[in-house]
Amino acid sequence: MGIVNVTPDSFSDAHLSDAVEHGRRLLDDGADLIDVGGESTRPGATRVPEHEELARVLPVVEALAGEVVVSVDTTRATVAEAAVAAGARMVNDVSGGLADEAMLPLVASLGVPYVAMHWRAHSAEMQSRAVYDDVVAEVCEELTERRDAALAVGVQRLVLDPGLGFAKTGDHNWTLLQHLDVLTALGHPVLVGASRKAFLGGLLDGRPPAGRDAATAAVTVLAAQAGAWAVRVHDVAGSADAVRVVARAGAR
Ligand code: PMM
Repeated sequence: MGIVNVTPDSFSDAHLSDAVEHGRRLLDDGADLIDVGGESTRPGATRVPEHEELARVLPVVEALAGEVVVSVDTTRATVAEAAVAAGARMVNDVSGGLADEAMLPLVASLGVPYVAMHWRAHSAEMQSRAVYDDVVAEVCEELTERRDAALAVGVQRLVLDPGLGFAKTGDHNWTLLQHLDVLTALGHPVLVGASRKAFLGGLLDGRPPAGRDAATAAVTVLAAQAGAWAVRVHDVAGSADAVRVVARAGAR
């Protein structure tokens, strides 16, 4: 899954054509789907108004949807609905339905696959919620609750995601990566989003995000070996190669 973040820090002035071109490049690099989002979820980030999120996301979804499977990265049911109307074929909700109670019933009515990520709070306060006795058990329990809530209202196709970096310290992320098999054992496809995240920078002596792609590809190897369904990455080429190596080596 290639990432297209239509945010001012990714594309200066959020230039539409740049974002669409970027999506096409990721497709050429081997992406099977493109995740389009308009709201930064970085720790400490403040929320983007709904009209602004719609204005960022919809034209890019529309432009790419004819060429590739597009998912929309949003916690808002209104944005998910408009994006699916514009051609998106999957909803990626970092809140697993917790941020907007209309989300799960909407996804059920649309009949599209749904990524439920482990989440505890919006970006402004999530790092204060990074407290666990047993991070693997608690993430699995809380994701199972979201899974049950989604199934109860009729969501049919579910992907689960441990939510690396969301209400988690670096150590929590590493522990979750070590135990991805516990997550895949829940019986749903698993998505892993480690790309360029701060815990990789921490490992690499504070290296900035652009220098974290090789480490991201190494996480892709771990994810593929643990049976993950997909990885959400900025640099598709490196991770596509990593997946091919794991497949050829026969680990999966
Ligand atoms: N991470 C970010 C945004 N969306 N969606 C899913 N399913 N999983 C993630 O880990 C995830 C996500 C934040 O990363 P970015 O700001 O680099 O896009």
